[in-house]
Amino acid sequence: MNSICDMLGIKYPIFQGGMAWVANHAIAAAVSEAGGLGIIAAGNAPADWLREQIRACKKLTSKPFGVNIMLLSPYADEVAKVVAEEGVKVVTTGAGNPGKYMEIWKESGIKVIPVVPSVAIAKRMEKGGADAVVVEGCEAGGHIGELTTMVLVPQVVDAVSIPVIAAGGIGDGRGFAAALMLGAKGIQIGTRFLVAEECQIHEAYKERVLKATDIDTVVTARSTGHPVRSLRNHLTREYVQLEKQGADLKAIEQLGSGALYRAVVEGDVVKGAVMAGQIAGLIKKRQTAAEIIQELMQELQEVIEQKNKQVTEAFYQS
Ligand code: TUI
Repeated sequence: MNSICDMLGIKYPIFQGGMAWVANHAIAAAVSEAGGLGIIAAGNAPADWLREQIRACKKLTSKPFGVNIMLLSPYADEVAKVVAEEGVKVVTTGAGNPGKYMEIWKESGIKVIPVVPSVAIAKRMEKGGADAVVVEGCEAGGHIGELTTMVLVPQVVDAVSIPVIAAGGIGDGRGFAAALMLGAKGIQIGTRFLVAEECQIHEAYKERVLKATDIDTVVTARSTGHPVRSLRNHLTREYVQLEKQGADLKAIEQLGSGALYRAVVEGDVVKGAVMAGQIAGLIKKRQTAAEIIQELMQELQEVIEQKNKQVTEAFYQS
C-alpha cells in the first residue's frame, strides 16, 4: 500500500484523468472496479447531469471514485454542491483555484486533489487544505500549463508535504516508473483511457488516437490564456491562422466553443477539438480498463526489477 492508496481506499495508485465530455460513469466505474480511481468529469455540464452520472456510477461499483470539476464551467458553483450532496469521496479540480469550495468539501469529508501546473499553485493549494495534488505537465492533452512533467514533478515534490500524483506524458509502465522515481506517489492517465473499451466516445476519435504519431499534437489558443493541446486537424490549422493574424480573443474563443463536443460526441475529428496528450503516439491497442491497469502494474514491476538489477550489476562490476 502507498500513501495515496491508503488515503483514498484504492488498490493501485492510478487515476483516470477527468476528461470533459469523455469521462462519464461507464469509464469511471470500470477504472474503479479494476482497482484504480475512476473519475467522472463534470466539464461544462449542468448539475443534474452530474447527479445522474454519480448515481449511475454507484450502481456499477461500490469502490471509491472521484469527480473532476472544471472551474471555468458556468455550472461550477452548482456541481460543487452536488458532489457534497451525493457523498462523492474524492474531488479533483482543473483550470483554476477551488479555494471557495474547500470548506463545504472538507465538511463533507471529501478528499480534495487539485490539478496544478506550477510550484506556486501547488503550494497555494496545500495551504488552502488540499489533501494531495495532481501535477500535470504540458505533455498532457487539453488545457495545459508551461512546464513538462519531468521538471515539474520533482520541484513540486520538494515544495509540498502532501502526496503528488504525476500526470502528462504517462502511457505505460516505463512512464509510471519514471514518475515514481521523480517522487510521485501515483499517476494520472488520460489519453490511454480514451481508447478503453468502456470509454463511450465516438469511434472516429478513438481511431485518431490509435493512428497518432509522436508529432501529431499541437497547442493552440495560447493567446487566450487557456492553451489547449489536441491532435492536429482543420480546426487547429484555423486556430494557428487566426492567432498569426492577431485576431481578437473573442474570435479565437468562439472557434473553440463546442469544439470538444463535436469531436467526442459527433465524431467530427476534422472540425472538432480532438484533445489528446503527446503520448498518443505510444497508444496502439484497444483494451478494457482492467487490462490497461493490469498491464501498467505488470510493466512497472518488470521495469523496476530490471533496472534495479542493471544498477546493482554496474556497481559490483567496477
Ligand atoms: O483542466 C485541465 N485540462 C482541461 S480542462 C478542459 S475543458 C476547457 N474548456 C474551456 C477552456 C479550456 C479548457 C480540457 N482540458 N487540466 C488541469 C489543469 N489545470 N491544467 C492547468 C490547470 C490550472 C491552471 C491554472 C490549474 C490552476 C490554475 O490556476 C489556479 C489559480 O490559482 O489561479
